[in-house]
Parts: sequence; structure tokens; C-alpha cells
Amino acid sequence: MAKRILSGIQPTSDSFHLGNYLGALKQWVELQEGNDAFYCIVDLHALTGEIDPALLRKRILSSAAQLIALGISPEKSTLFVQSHVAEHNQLGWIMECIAGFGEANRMTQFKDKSAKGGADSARVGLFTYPMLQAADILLYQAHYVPVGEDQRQHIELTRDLATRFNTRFGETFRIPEGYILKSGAKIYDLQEPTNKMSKSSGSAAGVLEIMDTPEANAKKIKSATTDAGREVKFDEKEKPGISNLLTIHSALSGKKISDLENEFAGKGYGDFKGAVAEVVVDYLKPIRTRALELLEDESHLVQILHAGADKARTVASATVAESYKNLGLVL
Ligand code: ATP
Ligand code: LTN
Repeated sequence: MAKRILSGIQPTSDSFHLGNYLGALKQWVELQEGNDAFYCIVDLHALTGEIDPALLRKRILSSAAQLIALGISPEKSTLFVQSHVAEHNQLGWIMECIAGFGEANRMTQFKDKSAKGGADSARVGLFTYPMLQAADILLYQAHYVPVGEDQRQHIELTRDLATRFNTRFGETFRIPEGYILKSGAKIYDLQEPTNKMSKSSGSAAGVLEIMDTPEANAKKIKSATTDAGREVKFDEKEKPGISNLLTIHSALSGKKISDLENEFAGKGYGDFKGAVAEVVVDYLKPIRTRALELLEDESHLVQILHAGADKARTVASATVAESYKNLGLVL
């Protein structure tokens, strides 16, 4: 039987970056084949950061265009926007009433993000974010949740909440499993290669964006931080910058890292960076072009998203009804 897949991504930047793509979105595309995939642009989660209405609207549409351009097919999978399906809020509240304050307080993403602006100024929504994420997943009775390594803790919490609910109130939710790429999944900032490539905390020159011009991306790769040595060798401790570029090249070209080390033996960093830039540009260029085309016809794009939301709602509303009934709410 086809497995149900669910994942989500926040529309919090003008462009997805290569970390998003290699850590998560590339798997989304692969998992469409032979599975019943639901992919959600989690705009409500994006409200936990700074809110700029005009920008948010633009970014939701741009996210949809990029997802389609990089290979998410609205025919093969269900592509939708979280706020179009009110059931996310409904089950989100239930999850908040199941979760303990202590376990929520152990979420490292919350600790990291709230520490940045000072814990007192963090929004309540940032704290309850993982419970809304649990709802996103459980609504669709997902078997697998493809995400990057940094989301492991949220998936564990989701499993704990679902198990607790089922034990206490009767079988309601499927217990989902994370689907986490083991190698090559984590991409680092080009300027600070010990930090992950990140749209919110990355350095502008260290993040490779899908919607950037090919020239801008090539320039960023050519000025990436490397160590003082000359050898193109994978060594994350001693050579985080070069190792990161090897990971990127290998993931996009399909060549093995050991083969790349041989290919660039004795060639120095300049040649290697030139080759990485070429691979990245060739890969991203057609994706950017297609996304820009899709953004030219906004009403068509919104129509695709509404159709996705209609499909999603059918599944989500059945789960909410079941959970309400099991909780003793009068339907
Ligand atoms: P933020 O900086 O706002 O936390 P982000 O850039 O980390 O955002 P998210 O929207 O949190 O991006 O993540 C989208 C998906 O991409 C997630 O599944 C996440 O695990 C994955 N991801 C994000 N950054 C990386 C990275 N550098 N390497 C691998 N995967 C990543
Ligand atoms: N928290 C995730 C985004 C996210 C998500 C989800 C991922 C929200 N809801 C449901 C998978 C399933 C992140 O920051 N990457």
C-alpha cells in the first residue's frame, strides 16, 4: 500500500536555500513516487517570527512556485498552504492540551530561537510551535516525515504526543516516523562553515539561494571560506569549508566524494571552487527560471493551492472529528 508522507516548510525567506533543498526538498520530490505525499507551506508557523504582511504574502506564493519548479507535482502530491486548512489550528490546540510544559521547554529549536532576542521577548507562538507541527503531521495519519536532522526532536515529540493520546483516549493517530537523510543532509554556511546554512541566521554571502541569480551564487562559492591548506580532502574537523563544498558538489553531481578528492588532487582550491560553482549554477538555473514563470500568473498558482487544500481538508477533517469524539466533545 502507498505510504502517507507529510512534510512542511516555512515561507520565511524570498528563496529556499541549498540546505533546504539537499536536507529536505530533494527527498520530497523523490518521495512523490509510489507514495501518497502531502506537502504543506506552513505559513502559520512563519507567524512566530517577525511579521511583515506584504512580504509574507509574497513569500508564500514564491515558496509555492519554487516547490513546483524544483519538482513537486500538484498532480502527484497534495501541495497546500497550512492556513487554508483550519483543522491545523483545531488539532494544534488539542496537542497543546496534551503536551507537558516541561517537555515543550526542552525543545532545542525554541531554546535557540528564543535565546537570540532574549527569552522574555520570545512569542508564546514560538513556544507552542512544536505542538502545531505535531498537529500538521498527525492530521494526515502520516507514516513518514521527511525532514533534516535538526527536526528529529520535533518528530520525537510528535510520536510521544500521539502515543499518549492513543493510550489515554483510544487509537486515533498513526505514530509517524522521521525520514532523515543520514549523509550529505547537512549543509553549512559558506562563510562560517561550522554553522548550518540557514535563512534566518546565516550570513548573506554564506547562503546559496535558489532564486539568486546564477552570477551571485557563483560569486558566493568562489569566495567561500576555506582553510589555509591546499588539499581538497573531506575532513569536517580540520577542513569544514572544503568538506562542505565536497558535500554540495557530490549531492548535485552524483559523484562520490572520494572520486572528487582524486579528481582535484594537486589542483588547489581555486579550480575546485570553480567546478563547484559550475555544478551549482547548472543545477539551479532552470529551477529559478521555472519559478519566475509560475509567479507571473498568480491566480493560477493560487488555484493550484486551493485545489491542494481541498484534498488536504478531506483527510484532516476526518482526523479532527475522530479526535474530538474520543476526547468526549459533542459532535
Ligand atoms: P531557519 O533559519 O528560519 O530555522 P532554515 O533555513 O533552517 O530556517 P527551515 O524552514 O527551518 O529552514 O527548514 C526547512 C527544511 O530544511 C527542514 O526540514 C530542515 O531540516 C532543512 N534544512 C534547513 N537548513 C538545512 C541545512 N543547512 N542543511 C540541511 N537541511 C537543512
Ligand atoms: N518545523 C519545521 C517545519 C514544519 C514541519 C511541519 C516539518 C512545520 N510543520 C510538519 C515537517 C512536518 C522546520 O522548521 N523545518
